[in-house]
Amino acid sequence: METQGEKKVALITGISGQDGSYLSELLLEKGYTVHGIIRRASTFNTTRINHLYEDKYTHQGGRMHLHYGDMTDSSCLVKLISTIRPTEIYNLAAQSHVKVSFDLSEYTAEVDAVGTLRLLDAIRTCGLEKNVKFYQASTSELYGKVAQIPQSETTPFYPRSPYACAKLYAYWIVVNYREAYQMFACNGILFNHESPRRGETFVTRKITRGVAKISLGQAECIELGNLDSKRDWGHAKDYVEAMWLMLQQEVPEDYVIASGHMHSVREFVEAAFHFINKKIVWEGRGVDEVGKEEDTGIVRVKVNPKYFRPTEVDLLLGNATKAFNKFGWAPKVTFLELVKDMMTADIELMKKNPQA
Ligand code: NDP
Ligand code: GDR
Repeated sequence: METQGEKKVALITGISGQDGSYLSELLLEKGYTVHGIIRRASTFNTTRINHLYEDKYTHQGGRMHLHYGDMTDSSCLVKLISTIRPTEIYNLAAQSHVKVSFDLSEYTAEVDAVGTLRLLDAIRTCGLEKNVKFYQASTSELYGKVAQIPQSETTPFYPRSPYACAKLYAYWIVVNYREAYQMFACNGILFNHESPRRGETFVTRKITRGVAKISLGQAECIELGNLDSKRDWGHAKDYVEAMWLMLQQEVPEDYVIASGHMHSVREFVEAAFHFINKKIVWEGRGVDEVGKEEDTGIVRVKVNPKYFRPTEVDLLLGNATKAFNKFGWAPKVTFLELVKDMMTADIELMKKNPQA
């Protein structure tokens, strides 16, 4: 594989998202020049990465560059790849919210499915298919209605949302371009990973923000959807390392990245309240279920059906043995450490800015 001399140049789509920010930090630490694609927005959308590029003299010697672009715009992708000439591309950009994908189904397909195709074709248009390593942000949502537990690279897919269907297309087009054009392209099938930088509408962050506000007297109660669904939650910082490791192997392959532990949404709620020394007891069933503070009886959690999904993924549990055997990846942060990290950060945030 040809590189730009010995230079390592990464292009990250979705750099302003949770994973994009941690991956940028990791690659800058490893000496890469990092280019990221951001979207034009009416408000600032780079808060997660400002610390990495705002002052180029004090941060990373000016090795971080941002460019406007969009996964729905092929010509901008071709232009960026032809000028940046990256050695590695990480495709993290997506309409990544499962529930929202039921409302924005066509847009989700445009960005998550066709967007991936556009990016792969842009690499070929620039004649770089033999020079670029490509990472695709695939997802445990592909397993959907699970046929087997735990899920590994050989478990059949059964997507349960427009998001998962779009990501299924992206998964297979990556496999196809690898086989058809001998591209170094990998799917990372990542299970849920969270952090203090997680988007505010995903369930873990919604819980830690809500419980932080309750602990400071800024809110009474959190409204949630399905408390029974179970997920395999890890820390985003651990998971971006696996993305990088996949691209450092001799042969491009697809890998499951997961913690190997599963918890329900209800258990996440209990752990968050435990962090502020409160015990939650549950009463009622289904839409009538509430979570009350044991000592005061105050209702702290209510179920609101507006957060239910037309089709739900009931449980996900990953088996990351292949990643461990091939390149020694294993998660470092446990479930309770993750809850603690997110709770600590959100309490700090709400103390400084109660409107956050
Ligand atoms: P986020 O939602 O935090 O970030 C998504 C990023 O994609 C943002 O930078 C967003 O930009 C950008 N984006 C959205 N639409 C477009 C578009 N049309 N053109 C260009 N950029 C766009 O997601 P995460 O960081 O959590 O996840 C990263 C990737 O990994 C996603 O593809 C997600 O589907 C996938 N994934 C995530 C998992 C998780 O648990 N976090 C698990 C498995 C897969 P903006 O900031 O402007 O909105
Ligand atoms: P998920 O994450 O759909 O797994 O997708 P999310 O945190 O949105 O939901 C997890 C589970 O919690 C249940 N839930 C709620 N979810 C949200 N968002 N809000 C609520 O109020 C609520 N109450 C209960 C959901 O029904 C679901 O079962 C995430 C995204 O990052 C995807 O991009 C990624 O591919 C997958 O993880 C792996």
